[in-house]
Amino acid sequence: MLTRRATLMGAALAASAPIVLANAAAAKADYRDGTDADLSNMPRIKHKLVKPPFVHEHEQVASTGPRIVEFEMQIVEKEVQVEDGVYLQAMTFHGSMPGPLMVVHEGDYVELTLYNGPDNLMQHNIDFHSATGALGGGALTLINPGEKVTLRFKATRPGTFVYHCAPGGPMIPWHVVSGMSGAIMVLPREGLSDQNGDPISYDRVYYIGENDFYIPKDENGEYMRFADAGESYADTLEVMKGLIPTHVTFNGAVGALTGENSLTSEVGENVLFVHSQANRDSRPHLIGGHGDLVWETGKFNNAPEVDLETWFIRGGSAGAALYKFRQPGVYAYVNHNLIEAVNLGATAHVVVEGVWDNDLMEQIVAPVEYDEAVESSPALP
Ligand SMILES: [Cu+2]
Repeated sequence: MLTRRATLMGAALAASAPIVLANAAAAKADYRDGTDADLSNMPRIKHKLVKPPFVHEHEQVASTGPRIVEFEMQIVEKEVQVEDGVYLQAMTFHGSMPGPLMVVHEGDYVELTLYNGPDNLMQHNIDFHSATGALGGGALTLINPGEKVTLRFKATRPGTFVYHCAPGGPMIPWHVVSGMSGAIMVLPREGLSDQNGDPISYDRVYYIGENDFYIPKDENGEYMRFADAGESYADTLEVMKGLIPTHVTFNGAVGALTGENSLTSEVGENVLFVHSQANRDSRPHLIGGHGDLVWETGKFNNAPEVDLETWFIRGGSAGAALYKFRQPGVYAYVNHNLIEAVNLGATAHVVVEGVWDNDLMEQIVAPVEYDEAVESSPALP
């Protein structure tokens, strides 16, 4: 059964993606003919990936020269609940949507070992937007269930970058909207700088991955539930082609970052929000706050914009925004297409502790009834 599914998906890939496969084959040949890179003296460090919105421990300012930074990641196909009673046959990097944020420094070498578990049904790979050549590594990482592969690439450009599965043809968008994306943050070795080039740091970093899901409904208008990803493909593809998502979520489910799962902070803390969307545009906005420094395209060699109200995340990119919380309370971090935020799911909450600053805002008169005969409301022009 498993073999049949894997073969089925492989066949769909081969039939519909000749151009991508041709490129992949060429890239592989180039890779085999390449010059040797001697990294035998390069120091190594290994990071254990953690589930978003959290990020593995890392230095902001590199205390050493370039290193080989090792990661291990498992591909997990599994059913997830995206809201009450609505299920998705998801495909994930390391079991979460988005996949974990990886953090390295410019000049480091990323060495990823990717595992496609034997219980999975499909071929997968990884395309790093931060990498150079071979379809971002996608051409060198295509693995069947039960296989693993190790890719090394040099992180030459600082910034936040998407990674995603790209196994060829129509498998590419399907795997991405089934959850297979994440991001890597390549920090400048000296850490982040503000718009004047002065060093700045963050007290916390949160990684928010936005997903657009296309979950089919049956003839009665009920969301359909499938036995596995392969069974969901045909119906899902029909919804995908309409380009109207049924859900737009942060971190894989409606409410994944609200209530008990809210992000937390304190007044006076600098919080870095990394936001990725691998497929579709978004427009993050922090209700009641701002972007103090925003690398809208996520690329740290460009000076950040300051004082933004809303910023733009291009589909296929990851951006970063730094904000120092100045007031306590519950903030909503939303996609400011408010239909997507409120009706489709793209809302996170940040619960901020601290002391209220009446200089910044104060309720001078609490809501109170007034007598129109005595105290008429202001005249209209
Ligand atoms: Cu995949």
